[in-house]
Amino acid sequence: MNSALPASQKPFIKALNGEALPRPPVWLMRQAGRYLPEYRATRAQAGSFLDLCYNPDLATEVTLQPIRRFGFDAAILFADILLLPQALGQELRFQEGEGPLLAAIRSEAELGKLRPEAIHARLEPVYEAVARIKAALPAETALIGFAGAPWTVATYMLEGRGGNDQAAAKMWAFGNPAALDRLMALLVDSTVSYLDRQIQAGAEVVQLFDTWAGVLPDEQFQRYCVLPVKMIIQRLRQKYPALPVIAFPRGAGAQYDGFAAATGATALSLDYTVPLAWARDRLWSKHPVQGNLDPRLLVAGGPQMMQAVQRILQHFQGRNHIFNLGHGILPETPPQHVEQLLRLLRGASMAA
Ligand code: 1CP
Repeated sequence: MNSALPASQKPFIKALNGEALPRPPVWLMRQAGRYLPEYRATRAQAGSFLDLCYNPDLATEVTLQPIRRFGFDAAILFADILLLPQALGQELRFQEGEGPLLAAIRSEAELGKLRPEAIHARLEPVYEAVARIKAALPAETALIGFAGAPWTVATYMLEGRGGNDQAAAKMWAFGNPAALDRLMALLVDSTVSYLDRQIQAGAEVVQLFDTWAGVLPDEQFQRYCVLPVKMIIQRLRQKYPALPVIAFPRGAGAQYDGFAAATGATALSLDYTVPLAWARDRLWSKHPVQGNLDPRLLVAGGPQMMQAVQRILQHFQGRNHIFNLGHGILPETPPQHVEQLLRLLRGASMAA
């Protein structure tokens, strides 16, 4: 057993609470994954990606791998945003080299087949993994639980796969908004319940990934991105008033402004297109921010990467900035570049 610090004394959570720290805490989105040889070995042992997600021992192992290797300030549960639609009864598989494939929902009538009451039976191994990870983490490392935000999860449920224009979900938004509201309400309920169980099992922070927040016009952005995230946070806070929540409305552009106030998110995760000076003046002045190195720069390495890291540090000198990427780490990232990044960050003083 470890002797974990109270959450409020862990550097990552201190930053989320607005405290000044000598250096920015750091973790990387998708920090467990294919760029690590030890991940590839464990995944091969599991058989498939989904077998890995539902095996509490192996999911714990891959969550801990980047912590052992790099000593990040936070671990993120190894799972996927698409486990929830699968637990609701939608067929899901991961095609090698193609990513996720779901049996797309084509009509409002098919929404009736989703079974919110059944999710925990399927997701139990995920909660078991959370408990095991929590017990095994170093004392000062925080544990992040997560879910997809309803809009992003809905884009996969309706399209059946990843893509670039989210056409199916947008056709629902523009053609039958009441039906999409119905799906949103169902996803809000099941996401609250899913995250509640992650928190009960030991997650100290939750992050909501809204990967496709950037594809909607203003009116639909308010209805399908802001409102569902606000409802999830409100309902979780009724039970956990001090719960830190990080929102990642990727690609939201100017919509990042006001997003934390409108949803109640504690902190915003910035994608790599968000301009640093604007983020400092409009966002970070009010809420902690996390981000936002372009993951492709971490692949490139060298002086360009080092300068980009320095620029980020210079903009957020002072307090409550969490260093991260502006999207998930890429499989072709050399692990040595992560080591270089960490040497730079750990040598960095945040004093002005
Ligand atoms: O081993 C493999 O081949 C699978 C690659 C992989 C991994 C490592 C997938 C497939 N998912 C994951 C894990 C994962 N996914 C985590 C775990 C923890 C960590 O960060 O270390 C998290 C938080 C996610 C979240 C996720 N899954 C998102 C949101 C964040 C983002 O990157 O935008 C999305 C959109 C997914 C769907 C998904 N799962 C996997 C893939 C390749 C995709 C993207 C599909 C697409 O749109 O093309």
